[in-house]
Amino acid sequence: MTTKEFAKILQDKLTSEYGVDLSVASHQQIYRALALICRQMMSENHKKFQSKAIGTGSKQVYYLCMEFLMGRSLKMSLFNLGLNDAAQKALAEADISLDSIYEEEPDAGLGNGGLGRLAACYLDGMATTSICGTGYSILYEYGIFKQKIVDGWQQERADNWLPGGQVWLKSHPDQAVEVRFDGEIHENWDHGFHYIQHTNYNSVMAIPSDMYVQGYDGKGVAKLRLWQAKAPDFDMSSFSLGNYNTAMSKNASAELISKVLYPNDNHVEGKILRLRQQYFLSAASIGDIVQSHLSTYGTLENLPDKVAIQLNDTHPTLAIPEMMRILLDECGFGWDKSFDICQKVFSYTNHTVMAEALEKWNVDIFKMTLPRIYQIVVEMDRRAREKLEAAFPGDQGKINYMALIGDNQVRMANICAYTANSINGVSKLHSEIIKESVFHDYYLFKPQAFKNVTNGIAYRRWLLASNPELCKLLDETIGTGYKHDAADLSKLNKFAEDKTVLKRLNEIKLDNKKNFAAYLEKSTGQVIDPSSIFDCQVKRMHEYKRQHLNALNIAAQYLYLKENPNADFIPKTYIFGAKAAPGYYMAKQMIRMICKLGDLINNDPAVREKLRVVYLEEYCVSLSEHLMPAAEVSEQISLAGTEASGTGNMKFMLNGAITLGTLDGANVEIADAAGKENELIFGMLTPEVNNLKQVGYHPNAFIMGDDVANAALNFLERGWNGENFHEVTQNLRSSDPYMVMADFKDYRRAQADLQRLYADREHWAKMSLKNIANSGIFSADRAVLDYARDIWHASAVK
Ligand code: 4GP
Repeated sequence: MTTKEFAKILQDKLTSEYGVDLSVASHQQIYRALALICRQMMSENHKKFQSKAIGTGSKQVYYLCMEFLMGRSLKMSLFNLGLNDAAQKALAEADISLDSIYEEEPDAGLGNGGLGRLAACYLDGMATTSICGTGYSILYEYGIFKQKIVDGWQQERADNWLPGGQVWLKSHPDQAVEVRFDGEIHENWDHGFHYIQHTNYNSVMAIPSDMYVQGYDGKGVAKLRLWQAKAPDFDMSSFSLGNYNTAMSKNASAELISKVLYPNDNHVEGKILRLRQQYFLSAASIGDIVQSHLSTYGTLENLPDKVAIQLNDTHPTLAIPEMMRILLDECGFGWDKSFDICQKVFSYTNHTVMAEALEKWNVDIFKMTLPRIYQIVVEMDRRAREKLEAAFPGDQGKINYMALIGDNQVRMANICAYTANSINGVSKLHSEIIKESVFHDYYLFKPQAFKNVTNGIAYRRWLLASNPELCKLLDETIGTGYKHDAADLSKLNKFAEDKTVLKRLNEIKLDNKKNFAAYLEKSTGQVIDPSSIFDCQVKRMHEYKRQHLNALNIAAQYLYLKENPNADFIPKTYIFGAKAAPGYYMAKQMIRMICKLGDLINNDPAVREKLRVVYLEEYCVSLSEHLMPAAEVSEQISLAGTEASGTGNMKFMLNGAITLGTLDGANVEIADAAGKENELIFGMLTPEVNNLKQVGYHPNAFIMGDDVANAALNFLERGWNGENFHEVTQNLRSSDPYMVMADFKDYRRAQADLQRLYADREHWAKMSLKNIANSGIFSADRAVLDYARDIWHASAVK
């Protein structure tokens, strides 16, 4: 589209929506007009894409997930529609920068972290590779909370994103699905027919709103269908009787379901409301899938040939018994046939091995909330126990452990593991670990179901749309093929010895650091030095991710620089960004410790030219897009065996940052791809961690005799200015569940290596180049094609 054509479309939209001319339109009006233009085009493209898919009988892939961390949509939509140039020029003619318009958009923060962002990346991947993909989730009125840091303490504010975000959504009340909770179940017979009657239930209407994700430079478009909970009708009879509170509360309790996202990462929230949310998503989505399949094919017999449903973690597990309910109660299929269909249709991805994330529901609560689903799960459990008995005769311990219901709890992971045709982890290491740990018995029972799909990222968002300078260099050296196929980035390997290219890489990084420093100063007032090393740890705050290991080292470096003011030390800026779950006390203490350490260091004239600590408030997708191009060191320092994959590590690598990390999650594959010599690897390996746990871990054994560790711990324990951090340090001294102290010494060694390697600017640039050049396998396109080939058995729409 030419600039002129685009300018006309934009002006028409501004006129029809707001009656204003571009020259006087507000940025908000321009943002909305652009979003409406994109939405309309994507909706038309989606219609065409789907009609082609249906015409060719393509398999539909449904991705069920309680979280889709979409971030902003305008930039990527324009980009993938091929309109960004025209838009930029059309606005430039009116003296408006497109970048400033992007800042008008709120992040759609419908997720916590890795799991939710992955789901969003896979919509992009499916659209780009022309796999027919639909995501299902909840239209949370409030997404992940907005973080404020007040005197070191995290405070949470409601994220009211809809006023600016709604413009991407199109509501379809005509396609609402009724979801029934509570009540009683009666089994009846009528003329020899057995049927189920559900009485005294509470109905909630699931109203869908759709948003679209355009694939890059292709015809594919993915749809994200978000369900909003509404009461079916206002309770007029209570109202008429004067029971205003009853009338209102029925409404409120229905609508509460889609009110707010639970802000936990790698952790379950055992509240009834969460169970209701999970069933609400599952039942609405399965109802919709079945309806749409029936309207195309008129039968469910061929469902497994035409439909694949991916359960993203156990949160949407109830989709399985809900599908059983529809097949049994509404379609009259027999049990075996229904279960066979479910086995063929459902696959499951595990995203964490944290024990506190294993979802189990108290039987009494489950039964009361979902009486029919409970009956179905009970029958599934009975039959599963029979099958397990045949596989492991007499091994009651194993059978009890694998059962779907046990210890008065409904076990979501076992429902998935028992039913799904595929169970996958999200990195090579993690996929091995789940076979040895949580799902070991299921691995013995059905080894062929266990698979790996290493995570991937929608790399264009963090490269093409975030790092234009690097893209320019890539265009000049390797051509533009990498924009379509990330594997093409490997062509950059040829330039590893090219001094001009290496110099350019360093210059580009410096420019990006300056840009980030300017952005930071403008948005927060914090000043950082672009000539210092930007060492970043951005992710959720969690003990297993070990931000306190990083902080402990900063404390040690501070003490060292205080004692050795003239020491040779390349100035360093430590950049943190992380939200803590509101109820996670230790994580909040860790935030406070890092912030206060930052205050101390940044205000100390003796060290602040060499050391800085910045805590980025409200770390989110759009902030990551600003940060990644500027990062030089990517801290991925979880205890080996705890981080399932990580995806931030991939975004950093793509932008040329060196991973300073343990061999955990996808770091293993990152180091394999770029070469270990191009990363800073430290710490215990997973088997060493397991051994240490087995023989009994005592942090003191590592603290004793280590003067640096002792001094850093004492320093934080004593604190300063009337504050101390003894809760964190005591935890490290006594239990240290994630073995920070065991890895501290080797972490310091790696940090010292970093200083040495960074001093050789050309060598560092070469390491950086190797990371960029070998990051192609971490594209979401590749990951989605792996799923399509190995799990969904779906092919691209031609
Ligand atoms: C996360 C994992 O912690 C992370 O390693 C992984 O990259 C991501 O899923 C996507 O697979 N898990 C969660 C969670 O966010 O809540 O379990």
